Amino acid sequence: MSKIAIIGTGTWGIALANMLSEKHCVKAWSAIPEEIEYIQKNHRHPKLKDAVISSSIQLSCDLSDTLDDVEIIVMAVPSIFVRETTRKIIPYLKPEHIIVDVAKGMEAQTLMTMSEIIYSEIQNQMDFEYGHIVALSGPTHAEEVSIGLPSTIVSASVDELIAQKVQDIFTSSFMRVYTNKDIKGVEVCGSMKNIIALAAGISHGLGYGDNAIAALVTRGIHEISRLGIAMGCSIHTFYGLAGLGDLVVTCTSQNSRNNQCGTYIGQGYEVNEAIKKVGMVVEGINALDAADLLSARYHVELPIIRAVYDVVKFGLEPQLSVQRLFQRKSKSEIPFSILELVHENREMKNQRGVKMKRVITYGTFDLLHYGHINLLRRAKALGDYLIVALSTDEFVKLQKHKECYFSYAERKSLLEAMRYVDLVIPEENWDQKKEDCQQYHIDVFVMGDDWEGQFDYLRDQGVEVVYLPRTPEISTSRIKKDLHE
Ligand code: C2G
Repeated sequence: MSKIAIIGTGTWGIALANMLSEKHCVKAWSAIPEEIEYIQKNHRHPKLKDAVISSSIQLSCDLSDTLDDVEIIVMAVPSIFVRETTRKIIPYLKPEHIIVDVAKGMEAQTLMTMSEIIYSEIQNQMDFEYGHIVALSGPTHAEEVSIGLPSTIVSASVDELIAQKVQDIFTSSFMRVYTNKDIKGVEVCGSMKNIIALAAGISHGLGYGDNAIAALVTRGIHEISRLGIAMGCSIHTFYGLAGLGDLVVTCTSQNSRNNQCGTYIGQGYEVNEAIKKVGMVVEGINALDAADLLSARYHVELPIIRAVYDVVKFGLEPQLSVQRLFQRKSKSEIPFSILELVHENREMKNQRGVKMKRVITYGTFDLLHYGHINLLRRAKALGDYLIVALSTDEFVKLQKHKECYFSYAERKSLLEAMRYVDLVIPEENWDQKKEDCQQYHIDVFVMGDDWEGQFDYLRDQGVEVVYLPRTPEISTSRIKKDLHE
C-alpha cells in the first residue's frame, strides 16, 4: 500500500486515481473547487461518463493536506501548467519523494520536456535527484482506464530502480507497466505524437479513409523517431508503447481530443472554434511551436508536423497542405541512419569470414581536436572497421555531469566526416560496452590510457582491450579554458 497524491483532477488524473485506489491510499487535488464539489457530490467526473469515482479517494483544494505524508506525487495538470504547479508543490517536497509526470508536452520557450521543467524548478530551491522524476506515458485513453479496460503504459526514468518502483505501484489487474530508461525519448514521443493525431483528425475531417490514417501513423512515427535519434534518444522507444503504441491509439480513436480537434479543423472550423468545440486542453496545439524549434535546432525535417503547423499557425487550407505533402520529392523508405546500421551489420557479417577486424571506442568528442583524432587514427590502425560509441547529450549531462558545446547530432556529423570512422552509435549509459561488443562482433576495444584498467573485464568475452597514450597537452576543457581567458 502506497500513499499517493494526484495533482490535477482532469480526466487522466481522476482515471489514474480510480485505478490506484484499488490498492493504494489516494488523495487528489484540484485548483478548481467546482471540479472537486462535482465529483464529491456525484461520484462521477463530468467528462468520464461511464466511470463511478471511488469514494475512497480523498479530494481537496488544499495542497498541504493533499501532499501531507505521501510517497508519490502524480503531476496530472495540462503541460502548460506544469511549471507553475511544480513551484506550488516545492514547499511540501522532500528529497525522497517520487514525482510521476503524466502531462505530455514540450515547452517552446526552453525546449524542455515535462520532467526537465519539473527538475529545473526544483533544482532552484533544493537538492533533488532527476532520477526521482518519472514520465508515465503510453496508449492509455482516460475513458478506458477509468472503467478498467486492459491497458499498457511505460514508466520511464534515468534511475531504473525508481522506474521499477513506479512500475510496481501502477501495475493493476488491468494495467501492465513496462520500464524504460530513455525518459527523453518517452517524453518526445508523448508530445510529438499529439501533433500527428491532429493530422489524423484533419484527414478524417477531410473525409479521407483508413489508408491515410495508416500512412500518418507509419510516417509519423518515422518522423518523430528521426527527431528523437538526433536528440540522442533510443530508436527502440519510438517503436514501443510510448511511441508507436500511443500514436496508434491517438490516431484511431475519437476519444482523442487531438483527433477530435483535427477533425473539426478538417471540416473547416477555425482553430480556436475547433478547440472550443472539443472543450478540453488540446496538447497537440501546444506542442507545435516546440516541434518547429526542435526541427530547426536538430536539422531534422518533419513534413507531417510542418504541414499541421502551416494549417494551425498560418491558416493554410488543409487540402493544400495535403497536396504539398504529396508533391514532395520521392524517396527511400529506410532513412540513411537506419540503413547504415542495417547495411553495416550485413557488411560486418559478410566480411566476418575474411577476418575483418572490428574496433570500438567510446567518448564525448566535444570540440573535436587533434588529441581525439590521434586516438581515432591509432584505433583504426588496429583493425579494418572502427565504430565510435558517442556519448548522447543526456548521458553527458546526467551521468558525466558535463555540458557539451556541440549537440549529439553535431558531434556525430563531425565524427562521420572523418576518414578513420566507419560507424557512429549512441553511448547512452556506462554499462552498454559488453552488449555492444557482442552485438557488433567487436575484436578490439580501445580507450585512451586515462581509462587504463577500467575495461579489462571485456577480455573475458574474447575482446582485445588496448589503452593508447593520450595526447597530453590538449583537451576539450583546456580549449574552453583558454578561449574563456
Ligand atoms: N583523448 C586522447 N587525448 C586527448 C583527449 C582525449 O587520447 N588529448 C582520448 C580519450 O582518452 C578518450 C577519447 O579521446 O579515449 C575521447 O575523449 P573524451 O571525449 O574526453 O571521452 P570521455 O569523456 O573520457 O568519455 O564510456 C567511456 C566514456 O564515454 C569516455
